[in-house]
Amino acid sequence: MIKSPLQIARASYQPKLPTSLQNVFAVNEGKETQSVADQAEIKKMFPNTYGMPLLNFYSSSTEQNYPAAKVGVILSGGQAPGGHNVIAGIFDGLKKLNPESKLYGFLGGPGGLVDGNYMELTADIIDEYRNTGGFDIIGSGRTKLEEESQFEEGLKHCKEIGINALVIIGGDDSNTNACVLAEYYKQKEAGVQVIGCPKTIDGDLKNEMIETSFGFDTACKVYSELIGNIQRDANSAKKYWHFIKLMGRSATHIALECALQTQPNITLISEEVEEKKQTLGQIVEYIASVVAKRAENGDNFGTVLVPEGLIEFVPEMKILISELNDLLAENEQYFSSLQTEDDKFQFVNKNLSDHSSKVFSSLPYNIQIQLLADRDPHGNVQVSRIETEKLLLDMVEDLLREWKAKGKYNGKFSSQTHFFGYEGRCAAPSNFDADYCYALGYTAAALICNGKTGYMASVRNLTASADKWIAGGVPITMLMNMEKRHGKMKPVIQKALVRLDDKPYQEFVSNREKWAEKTQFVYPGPIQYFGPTEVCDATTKTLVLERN
Ligand code: FBP
Repeated sequence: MIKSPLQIARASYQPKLPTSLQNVFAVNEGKETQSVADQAEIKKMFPNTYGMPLLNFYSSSTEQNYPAAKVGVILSGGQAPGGHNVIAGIFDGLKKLNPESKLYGFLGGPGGLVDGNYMELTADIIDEYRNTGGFDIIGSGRTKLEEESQFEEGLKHCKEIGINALVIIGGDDSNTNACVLAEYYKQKEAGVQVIGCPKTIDGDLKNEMIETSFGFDTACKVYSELIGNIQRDANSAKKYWHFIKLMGRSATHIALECALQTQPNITLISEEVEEKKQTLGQIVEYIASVVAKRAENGDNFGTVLVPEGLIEFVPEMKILISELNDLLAENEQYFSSLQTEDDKFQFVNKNLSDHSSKVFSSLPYNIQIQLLADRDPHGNVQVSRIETEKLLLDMVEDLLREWKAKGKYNGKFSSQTHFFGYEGRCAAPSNFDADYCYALGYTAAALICNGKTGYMASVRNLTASADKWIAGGVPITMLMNMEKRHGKMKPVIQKALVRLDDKPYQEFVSNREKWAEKTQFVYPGPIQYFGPTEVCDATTKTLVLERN
């Protein structure tokens, strides 16, 4: 691999570890735990892994002998900066506890376990990837591990290689599946432990015990740099409104964090739209009114942040999308046999409820096509492929034209659209993500060597310096509740949406009007890997506001 000068310099960065993991350590077991809700049902479904205690590692003076382990690691779902450091942390942790231990990577995501595609990860390979972005060391994939036949195939391959533990690095769904797998192998006494690691740029896998998912920090910093650059351009030329869609499949954490970092004129918060039951028309009117207000001051430019998941939070669109998801799932074969767009529109319009059919017909042609595109493996519409920013822009333009004709608006409106998502998912991890990921991987190795299964690696107290971080394990069952999926109640890890009573949102709301009318842009600049700690080691505003 040819490396840039920055990559060469960055390769020698030694991620920081909590003091408790730096030398000899032992594990402290807390009290029994409960799931966040639906305790009786979850307990019944996970009789072998329910109620396990919280774990914390602490420095100890008593050396322990750990048997050699053979561990398989899987990267699951969308890329997130720092994944390579999780793997480096697992590797270093395993080797520290027993130099005879070995690490294997299953290739291309969970499918690699089922199909038996793997490679041994040796020191030379690991060294090539330290502190780099991407998941390319072993690749990732979105195969869902949920069928017993997959668990059995996976077990067969583990037995062939001699693997006694798996680490699944993924988001809420992948960790839910890790928990089901852990329970299955434990109940069978299969001799394979399963540990999860919290990953997703979306930032929606978090709770009391998991303060943030890795990758969120770096991705938000990359997007904020880009938004800042655009804002500086906008404030220089003073001629464009920029509509910027930001990734985040469901929750608005990314857009909210970027708003706190860059102070754009408008940021839409999906969770607020849902709470206030705002229609598409009302959202458009809000944007247009800010455009008009700024035009009165001669400011015919600005920025609008649009969260990727917005479309599914607008009540009328939510109903439409849910009807479409069901319709397409129930008629998969027939629908894919339809040759023309017209045939598809006719079929859909005939089978939707009257109201949804009207909503569907009112949408621009491109959006209709995007709403009918392939679903993801969970049967959901792929919001990253829906051009919500363009939809809103077109509607705002129409409304401003109407207002102009009525003499209600007299500005100039020129615009540009952007979508930031893939630009940030494989960026070189910030110091925070490099350290956090390495500590998570090291913690996963420590949990394995202590014989644990059904736990997620947890590193807490993240707003303190890394030496004060608390490393341990949280039983995955503790994070679960029952939710309806595909018409059936299932045990799942609760997805963390933006909470309207929480500080990050409150901070945004207290500034929203000011940022809308005036130009108070902030230009954060690029992530810094070398330099003063207050520049290089700072984490997200979201984490700081939530924790302090
Ligand atoms: P994960 O939840 O798997 O981490 O992925 C999140 C995400 O990056 C979303 O923000 C985005 O909607 C989606 O992945 C895009 O998926 P794909 O990579 O399949 O296009």
